[in-house]
Amino acid sequence: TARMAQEMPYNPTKAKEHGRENATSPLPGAVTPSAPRDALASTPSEANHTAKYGDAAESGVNAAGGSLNRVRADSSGQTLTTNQGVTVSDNQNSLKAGLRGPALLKDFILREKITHFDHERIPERVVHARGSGAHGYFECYEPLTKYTRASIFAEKGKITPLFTRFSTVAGERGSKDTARDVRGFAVKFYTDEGNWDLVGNNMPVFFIQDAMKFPDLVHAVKPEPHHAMPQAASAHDTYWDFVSLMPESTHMLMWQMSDRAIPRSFRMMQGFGVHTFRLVNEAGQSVFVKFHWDPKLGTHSLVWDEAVKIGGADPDFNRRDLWEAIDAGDYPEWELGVQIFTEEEAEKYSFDVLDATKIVPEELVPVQPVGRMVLNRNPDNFFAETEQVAFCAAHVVPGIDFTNDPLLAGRIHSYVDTQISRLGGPNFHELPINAPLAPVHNNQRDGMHRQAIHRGRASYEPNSLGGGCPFQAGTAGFVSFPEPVQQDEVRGKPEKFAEHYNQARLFYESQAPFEQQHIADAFRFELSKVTVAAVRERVVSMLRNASEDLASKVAEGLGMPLPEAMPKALERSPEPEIEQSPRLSLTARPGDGGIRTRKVAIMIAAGTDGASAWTIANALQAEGAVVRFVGPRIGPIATSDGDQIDADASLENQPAVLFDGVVVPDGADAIGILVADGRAREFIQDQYRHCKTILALGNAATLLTQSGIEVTPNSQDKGLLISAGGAKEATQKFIQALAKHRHFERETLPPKV
Ligand code: HDE
Repeated sequence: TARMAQEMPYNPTKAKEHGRENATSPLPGAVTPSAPRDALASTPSEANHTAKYGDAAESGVNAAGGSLNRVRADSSGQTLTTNQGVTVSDNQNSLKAGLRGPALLKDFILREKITHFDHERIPERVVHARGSGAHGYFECYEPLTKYTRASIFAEKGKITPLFTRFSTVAGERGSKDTARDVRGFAVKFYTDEGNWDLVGNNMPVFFIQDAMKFPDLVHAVKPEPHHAMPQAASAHDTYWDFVSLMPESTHMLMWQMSDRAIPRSFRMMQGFGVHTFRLVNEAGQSVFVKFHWDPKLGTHSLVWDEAVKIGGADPDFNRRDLWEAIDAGDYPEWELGVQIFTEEEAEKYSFDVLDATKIVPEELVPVQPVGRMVLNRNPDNFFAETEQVAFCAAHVVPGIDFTNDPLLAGRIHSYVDTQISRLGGPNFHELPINAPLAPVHNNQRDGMHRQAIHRGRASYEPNSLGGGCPFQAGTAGFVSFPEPVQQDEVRGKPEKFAEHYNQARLFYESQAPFEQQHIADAFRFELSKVTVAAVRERVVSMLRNASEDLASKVAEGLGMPLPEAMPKALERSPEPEIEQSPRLSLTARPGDGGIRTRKVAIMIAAGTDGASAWTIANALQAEGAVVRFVGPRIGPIATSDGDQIDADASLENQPAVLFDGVVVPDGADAIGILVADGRAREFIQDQYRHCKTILALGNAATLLTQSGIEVTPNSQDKGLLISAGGAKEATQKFIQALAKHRHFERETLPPKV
């Protein structure tokens, strides 16, 4: 009988995650309250205030799950009703006068159904429209009370539930995941002292220094307004026109043109708070802080040709990857690190820590780990959770405060404002995904879509009719750090903000050679799409100030002479502290060395040696890899030993770019079929071109040579494995090579195959 490779790691706690482990049939209407409700609770948020915060999350259970149980609806075993709970007898036919007669206006069932449908869409986010989210928790390693009174960092082992959303920036909601773009990395911590949103990106700097320029930046990168093209791409005239007139963007452009802009997985990218924030302790003392998220799986990226092809083969590539990993119980994990420094230390740096186009190099201030985030539950409903979640840079809690970064100032305003139009009014904080676990009591009332039913007469303060409640918390509440200010009102920038190139150079110089090449390739690609030559020139003239090497590579790639360097704003730049920072390379974080969740294709055709195919499949699955048998078509495929393997993917429906590696087992007939199939050769070529691990057993080497790949016995290429021997030994080598992700030593320009 046919066997399938889908004996994937199954998550045994799945039912629990969804609060269904003891489920009996829900009542009609099916709002399933599980959190104990306080009879006097005046808001849904307050009703959430149960014993669960501070609880250790059981593995596989999200600590915030309880709060959402009260609104989970489950229709299993239920009768269809209208929104008013009236049961519906016929969901197929509208009400008509006679079988062929006109539809009747009084058909309230049809009208309710269509009316609701007509309003199903809400405006997408003006930026970061395309995203994917998951629930999880934060665990504090050690008390950080020396620096902050934030309760989330108060105790070793303290658990705080959270919801995280990853996103691209420029593309629309339905655009592809693999655009060259910054990725949003937004975390909402439901702390016991209110929600803290760390709304960051996967790059630690930003394009601009002042919020005043944000609408311009976004207008420039979005599809051009006359014809609405291109979608989810920065490779067009208006974008490069703008950034080349904004030399402060140079540093960020290095990051955006690096492989970080095409992550292999959300699970394999860093996150950053970007701005300098403040921590404030119980005594009111403050230090500066930068936040970093470091993925346990290391930092890994796609290559550009692959990203382009994935855009067609699976536009949901990153979304699917996150979903499947969590679904399979392979919970992604990040460590939260902080760089802590004082205001006095910051004064001495060659750059301004209030300038969001600058990092604080780890050589100056090391990153200390303070806790970890685990994402362990997929949303029940994409719209209700991932779409309606409203992050806000202004959501801070006691112990965390802002600095005067002028970009941050604009963000403190923007996020609440944008939700009012996106989510339709000022009560979006009451949506289940946004409601804090901490109780909410204030005198705000009414507005669109109010959920809470406020009791009592007094909705003002001071009052005596309501016993003076809700009363101020005094110093126990959020107290803004009393930063002294005495300045003239001006529109302008401090001197150090005018230095734009030192850290762009630092980034480029800190990259591995293959990473530098990819940066040059990305600039070349993007600028080759720019139609106005003067814009291309201006970008290269700007790059000369950061790196002559890069500028000349790009100029050469565009077939243009090297232009004069762009005049600098500062005659004499401040001396940078360091020339190299190895931590800025993706290679600094290789990950845990395992192959869990990595996708491997075993390419089969009629006559494949079934025994070795299974030996390899089993060995890979034992290490946690996700294995697919890829055949010329799906369905049972006869093996040489008279058995069958069920191909669960085809060369057509899952091309090479969706896999991290490929194994081609032996079998003369099978190899004959594959050699004659252009798709099989293309598969092998793409795997080769994208520097992935390839194992060919026995005869399969012919498929490689027929695909134009040189198979030399003593090749330096550690990812190209040709084995005449047994599958077992070859598999171990394959696993080691796959763990390295890519074999860039193979890469050439132009590509050989
Ligand atoms: Fe945002 N940004 N942003 N941004 N941003 C939004 O808020 C804004 C900036 C970031 O998954 C919007 O709810 C301004 C930096 C993420 O829902 C909007 C400025 C960083 C997300 C907005 C910035 C970010 C957003 C659009 C310059 C990294 C997605 C929809 C002053 C630290 C969050 C929304 C999610 C979303 C404004 C710059 C990160 C319009 C005005 C710097 C991850 O409010």
